[in-house]
Amino acid sequence: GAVIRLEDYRPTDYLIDRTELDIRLDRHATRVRATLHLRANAAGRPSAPLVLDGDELRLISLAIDGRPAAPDAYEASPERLVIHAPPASPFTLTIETEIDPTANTKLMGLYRSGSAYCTQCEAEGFRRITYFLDRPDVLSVFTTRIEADRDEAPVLLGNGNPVKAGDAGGGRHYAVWHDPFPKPCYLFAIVGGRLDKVADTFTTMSGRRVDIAVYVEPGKAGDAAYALDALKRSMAWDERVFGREYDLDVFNVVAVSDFNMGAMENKGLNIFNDKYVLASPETATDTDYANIEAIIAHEYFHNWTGNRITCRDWFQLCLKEGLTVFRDQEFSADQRSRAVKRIADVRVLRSQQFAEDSGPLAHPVRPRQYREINNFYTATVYEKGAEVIRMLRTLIGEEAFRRGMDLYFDRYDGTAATIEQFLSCFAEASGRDLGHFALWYEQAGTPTVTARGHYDPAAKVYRLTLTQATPPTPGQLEKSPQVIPISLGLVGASGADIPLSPPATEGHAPGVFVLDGPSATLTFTDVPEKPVPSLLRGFSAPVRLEIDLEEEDLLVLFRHDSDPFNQWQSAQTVATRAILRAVAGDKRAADHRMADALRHFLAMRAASDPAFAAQVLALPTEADIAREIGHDVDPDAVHHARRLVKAEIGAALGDELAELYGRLTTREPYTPDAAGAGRRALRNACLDLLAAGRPAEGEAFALHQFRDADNMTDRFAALSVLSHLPGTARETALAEFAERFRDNALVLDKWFSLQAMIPETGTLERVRGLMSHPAFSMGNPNRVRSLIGSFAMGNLTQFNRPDGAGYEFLADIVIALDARNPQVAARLLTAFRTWKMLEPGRRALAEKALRRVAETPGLSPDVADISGRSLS
Ligand code: DPP
Ligand code: ZN
Repeated sequence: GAVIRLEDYRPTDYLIDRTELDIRLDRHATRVRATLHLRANAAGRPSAPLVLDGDELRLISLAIDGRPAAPDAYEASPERLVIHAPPASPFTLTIETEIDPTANTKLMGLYRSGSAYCTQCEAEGFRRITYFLDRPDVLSVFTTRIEADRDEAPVLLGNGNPVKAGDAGGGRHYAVWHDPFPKPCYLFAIVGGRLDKVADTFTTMSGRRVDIAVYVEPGKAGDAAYALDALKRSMAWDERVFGREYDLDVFNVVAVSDFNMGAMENKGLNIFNDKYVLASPETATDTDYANIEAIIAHEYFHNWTGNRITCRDWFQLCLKEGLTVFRDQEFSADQRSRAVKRIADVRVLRSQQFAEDSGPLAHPVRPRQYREINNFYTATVYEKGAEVIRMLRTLIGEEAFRRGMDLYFDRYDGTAATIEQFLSCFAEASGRDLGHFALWYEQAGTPTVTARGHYDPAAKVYRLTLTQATPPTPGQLEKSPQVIPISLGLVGASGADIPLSPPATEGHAPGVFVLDGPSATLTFTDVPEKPVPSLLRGFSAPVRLEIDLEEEDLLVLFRHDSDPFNQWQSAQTVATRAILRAVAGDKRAADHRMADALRHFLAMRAASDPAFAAQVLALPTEADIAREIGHDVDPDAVHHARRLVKAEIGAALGDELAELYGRLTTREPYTPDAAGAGRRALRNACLDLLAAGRPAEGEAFALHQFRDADNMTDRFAALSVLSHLPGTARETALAEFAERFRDNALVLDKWFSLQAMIPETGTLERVRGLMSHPAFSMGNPNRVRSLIGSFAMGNLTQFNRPDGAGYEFLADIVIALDARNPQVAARLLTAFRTWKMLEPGRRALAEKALRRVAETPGLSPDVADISGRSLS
């Protein structure tokens, strides 16, 4: 594909005010008749030819203003329909195309999932249904008639409100849907099939009654209740927190089993990967429930941030995604523990976005160029995009932030907007110049903030010198200082915060200091004792922090910091240092002070805050440690070091862990609420650590829990512990699990994933073997991600085998899958995003495998783009 650049944006030459679609569903020959009501755009070029986008389309007929188009009036190819000289006044185009949904293995456009018909149009899938101006700044009012065989597809759903339905003769029926809100075609959707539903109503803040429903495959309605409940809570939350009311008479969610993404926010008709809808205590973990809640909220929140206000062009993707992630994070924080949610979000940010940002695929939150937009649905656009919104709120304060949001909704409703327009609302609401802040959208790479403190006891002055630097990234070798909000406190020996003088950078909330140059020194007066600085509280900016704190100081923060994020962070830092010492060859890396601090912490906090305690007990991952080392990484050394430290801590705390494990064992029936989830998380974290320190005891506990559990959270946690203990218990448990859940594809995905992540040399062979398991299919994205994706992204030692076999395996899979589903293939290939930080032997082997992919003839633009950038 050619490079598309932000600076080349120009307004569309034509507008499509209304779009009427008549879609006659058929497994192999679906007919689509589109009537487009067009007119010239005053901002476009006058009398330009009309160029409509297509993708693998077959034109059946074409009429201009109701009359068949003369053969020399147009030119049609699968990728394009050009009308050489369109009529001057408003005119209509009636386009008939024929498409084969069964042959659509890319899962973009109209396709079949199981026995249902469904669509996925973001980013550029609508052009696989009919010729159109497939760009987000062309907003059209859609009316859609869907016709299908009544037996095959008794349920017919579209965007907007249902208008009409009836018999179409010959065993067929139809439904007409009308969406009064102008929208870009990427938000178009239809569904047809035999589906069950759970339904309810929601009364909005102005008293309108909305029919809401979740549709699932027949027989699965019982597993959709939680999603429906999460939807109602999301609707109420957006009214309460952002003043946003739902705007149609109906809101439908449909779960399908074959889906490239997590879910899609089509207007009034969200389509979901069933993994993020279906849940029962026996089949879903607490994490699954939390994900369902978050993604239901995310897609619902898009109704205002994405749909009512959409993006001018795909460079502005973060306008809707970063903002909507921020909104769903806040929703989940309100539903559960705010501190634990923040920790979980930062873990994701670091493991996904920091990894991306430090390698060859690094790009700005708002990229300036792309070859394939599908490859920019990234952790940077989503997760870092959300962090930028969070920093904005920290910098201007909650009230100005809310006023800015109101202004944005008010001013840009019904338009396709840009980041500049978004930021202008907050500049106006806060009276601040956000010009420098906007650099967060333009500059890639993770800044490192270095902090050095000095206390002068005679003057009672504490000076904190902060400096920032951002490493070069592809295409951006020179970096400028960013505006970094640093929330901080000074902790005294008693553990209490010392009052700050000054309390903040002028004009900011208490405790918020702003570093906006290469370096700055903060001078605090009236500091009665040498403090321990607690910096970046709540992770106030997406940066790496380097600070020369002693172990003792970190443990002070772990015990006393009033900021729970930094309590957790200081424990992580202590653990990280211990693992790094072990990587360097220290055989007793975890010193006793750490075990003592954890023992004390568990005694104080395990009962009152189990979810938080579980986060504290979870050591940094191998990938975290690898990133910390940063270059010439030997994954085996990282693995062994982490295992050593985990075993030492598990052994040192063995009695406490076993006791706590027993105390947290209950016979109360499972409910997926945050309190129960927190207790289970802590109990399972105890089991995991115990099994590392005392494998025989851990195995016995785990096997018992595995068989005894009444819910998937506990059963799977036990299986996960067993998966790290080679031997017959593990193999027996794996076999029992497969037998028990043999009819549940989503549960078997967990089973695939767990086995793919076993850190042992036999795993690659195991994965190859599982590819022939009857439940596995290369055609289903969830299966591929569970087995192959977990191996490549979640198994540091085995994907990075020193013989390169992991790389060659992934290359083979990506090449094979590319012919079928380029989007999923390209995503798998991003497992190589950190290859440049490996030691030279592995680096050479990874590069060889990447080159083999890049040199394969006939690659999709998706895979060609990722392989090309990864090698650059
Ligand atoms: N469906 C994806 C999301 O909601 C893309 N819009 O993030
Ligand atoms: Zn989204």
